Amino acid sequence: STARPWWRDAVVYQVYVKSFADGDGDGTGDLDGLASRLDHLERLGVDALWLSPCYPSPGRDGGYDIADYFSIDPLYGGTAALDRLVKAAHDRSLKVLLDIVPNHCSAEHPWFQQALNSPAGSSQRALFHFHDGQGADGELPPNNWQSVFGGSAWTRTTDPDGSPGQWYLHLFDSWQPDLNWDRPEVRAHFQDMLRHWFDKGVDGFRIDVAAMLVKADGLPDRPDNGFRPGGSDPASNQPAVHDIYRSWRAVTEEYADRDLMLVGEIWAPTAEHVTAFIRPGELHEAFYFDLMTQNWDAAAFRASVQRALQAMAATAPVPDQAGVLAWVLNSHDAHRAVSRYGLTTAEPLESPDAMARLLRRRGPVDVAVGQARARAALLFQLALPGAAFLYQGEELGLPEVMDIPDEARQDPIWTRSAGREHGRDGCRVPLPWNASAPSFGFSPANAAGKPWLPQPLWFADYAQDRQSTDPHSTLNFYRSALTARRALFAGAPDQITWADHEQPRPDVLIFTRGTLTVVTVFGDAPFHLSEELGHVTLASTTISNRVLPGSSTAWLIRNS
Ligand code: ISL
Repeated sequence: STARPWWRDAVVYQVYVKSFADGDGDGTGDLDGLASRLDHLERLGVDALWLSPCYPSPGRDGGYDIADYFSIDPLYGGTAALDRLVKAAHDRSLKVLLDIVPNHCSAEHPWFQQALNSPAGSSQRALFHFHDGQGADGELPPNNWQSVFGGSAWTRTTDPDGSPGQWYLHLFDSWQPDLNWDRPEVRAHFQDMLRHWFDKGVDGFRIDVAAMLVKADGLPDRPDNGFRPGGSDPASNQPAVHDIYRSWRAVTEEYADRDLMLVGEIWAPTAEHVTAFIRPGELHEAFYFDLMTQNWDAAAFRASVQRALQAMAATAPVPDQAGVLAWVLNSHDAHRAVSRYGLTTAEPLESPDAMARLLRRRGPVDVAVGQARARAALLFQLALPGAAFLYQGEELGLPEVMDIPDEARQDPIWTRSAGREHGRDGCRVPLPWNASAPSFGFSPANAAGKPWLPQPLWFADYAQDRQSTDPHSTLNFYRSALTARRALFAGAPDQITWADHEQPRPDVLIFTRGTLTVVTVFGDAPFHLSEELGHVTLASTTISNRVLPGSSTAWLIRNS
């Protein structure tokens, strides 16, 4: 029948635009800066770029607080700069995905401003979740929901006469009011948005907090007062949320010749909740974050992958009709893998909150160990069936920046937790391009502005120019890995098989996919690769005499 769509095996590179490259010298990354660095991405060997939001926004949550869904913020170069970027990317066969944030908008969005200025019960307020408070004077929030960023998920408004008014719901910061997806105007607005950007040549969208748009009728209290994204949580994974994505899938199919793609950011308690979003007729891809939340541990990695593949098999009896999982080890919301895997004192991971596991772990980091493991993890990730997402800077082996001065921090998690949580700024520091240039080449040499987050001096060691010419750099390892994935896994079956007979050690994982065998050593003791496993085609480290060192991965291919 038809050719296999590109997104089934895609490697997608996440660009956090304000930290990637600054074209105009104001200290904030922008789309012309990104366009000027497409050589780097083409040579890296990715298939597509996903741009974190660059729409007009007060920027209180890095642009995940959108004031206008139909244009590009002048800060990033305006809509004309996006047109230039899409053209330049397509000229290099790179697809471009935008971010869509449908759960909430900015408090500065005209809809919310109109709602604030309209009476209780008005059609303007119906686009959001405005409710009277509890208690004699409505002084208590309508229910016990907590914001993902901390504190109550409700903020009380003030009426025009100065008296306290209704409350509105915000699952994130108070500047991010949740939209009411029961309203047809809301549904129409986002379908219009999809078509607007598809008509401009955009190839797809990453959908922010895709599981949370629909809330349970009556907004019932959470049983334990905590935030537990899950099947039983009244604010996430409600069955009716799937209707929205069926309708969005239908929009993509209006563009029959385009191969458009939708990937959902799905936080869910089980793998089955995740794969439910990629049933036939729903999304093309869903992020599988479970693997990202695991320690560097063989049993944990294997169990996580097994949960995903079993759920896939149950969801998609005819695999080609369903979507694929998107494997991810880094993002703008998580401590960088180098630092997670390089923790020298393992902190306990019993927290039920996935975000806490990704963000709140701190301790001494052995960067060399973390880098070796992150390279090994990349090969493991790239060998799995489905799509793979990378986050800018991981190809440079960047660790998390832990020493940002408090006064420079911008993340609302930092503010809302009153400084108890460092938040996510440490993975968002502007990239180092040139070891010896001011701002490490992030901004032009004569730039007026300083990088919006301060860069540490040690960023020089990670600069793109230095790594590009060093055959042993993390960057050149990433280039080799992506080239090899494209060459070796094209046409490989979507099933993997654990080679348990080859696996004499609990700290070693071996699986096969077609004629390829993937060996990952999690522990420190070296592992001997038997001749039966095949020829080594790629390894995350140097191998001599078929001995794979600890914390490394090798791909082998059998003669057949
Ligand atoms: O629910 C979570 C884990 O328990 C959170 O990780 C949550 O789903 C996640 O933070 C959602 O992130 C996305 O939406 C946020 C934004 O701040 C993030 O940057 C974005 O990736 C609000 O729009």
